[in-house]
Amino acid sequence: MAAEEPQELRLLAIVPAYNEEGMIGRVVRDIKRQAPGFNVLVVDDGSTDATVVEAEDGGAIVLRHPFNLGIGGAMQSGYKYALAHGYDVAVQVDGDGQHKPEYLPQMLAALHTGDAEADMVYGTRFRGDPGYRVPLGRRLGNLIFSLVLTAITRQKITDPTSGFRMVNRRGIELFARDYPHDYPEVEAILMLHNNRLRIHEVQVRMNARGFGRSSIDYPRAAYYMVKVMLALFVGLLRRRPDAFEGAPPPATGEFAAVEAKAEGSGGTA
Ligand SMILES: Nc1nc2c(ncn2[C@@H]2O[C@H](COP(=O)(O)OP(=O)(O)OP(=O)(O)O)[C@@H](O)[C@H]2O)c(=O)[nH]1
Ligand SMILES: [Mg+2]
Repeated sequence: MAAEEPQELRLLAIVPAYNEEGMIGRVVRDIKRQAPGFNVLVVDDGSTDATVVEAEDGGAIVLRHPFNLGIGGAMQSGYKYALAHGYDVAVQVDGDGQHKPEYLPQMLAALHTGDAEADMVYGTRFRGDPGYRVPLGRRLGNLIFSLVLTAITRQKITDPTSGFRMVNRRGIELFARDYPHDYPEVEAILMLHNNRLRIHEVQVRMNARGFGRSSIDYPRAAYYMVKVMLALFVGLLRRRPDAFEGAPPPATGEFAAVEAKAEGSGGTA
């Protein structure tokens, strides 16, 4: 058999969006300009404003939830789409403009090169200047999860609540099959570890949320801490296989509804 030709990777940016009008169009255009190899999929999570129209105007493929599922559900839809459409790499870029697409090439390089080879590369705010003033409560919560996950994974996890993360095909398969709901970022790191996928951090700066509403207000922050801490301890009890166990193939026709729309309307690759 002839040696395998290196193939061009299929790259997808998944942009979860819930009522992000006024920002989402800019986010889509920024990704296309700064990382032109990526197709852009906006997962509209039941928005009641002009998010869908603005995302389409920006040139994104748009997947719509008929009602709000939360960020975890939005991301899992994105990963299922990536799996069904044969993408090799998927990256989460939040629809509120906090994640800077200028880092995508660097993250992609870290996913594939030399000693940094990883299944998931994520952008951490806490290895240097975060780029904006991270609220104290958020820093503290982050520090607690950072200590717990660093102890569990035995590698430094400095920003476990960062949603700015890129996965390879193994990560796509894992997250398409199962993705945590309700503040999923921290739990997703434990899932990666439990499934023996390799994690790598790159230092990034982020933007403060411009406008729109954050999902984490003070009462919810307390719920966040308790819920995620419990989930971590339950996650620790789960079986840890010796090697990565891949996902079954996606059900055919799962994305038939969006497929017609995706053809021609989206992306660059
Ligand atoms: N708030 C919220 N965001 C959602 C939902 N579904 C998808 N998203 C998107 O998920 C992304 C992250 O949500 P944020 O509320 O910004 O969460 P965060 O970045 O951890 O919190 P902040 O630092 O306060 O912005 C944004 O792009 C949202 O538009 C949902 O049900 N609620
Ligand atoms: Mg945000």
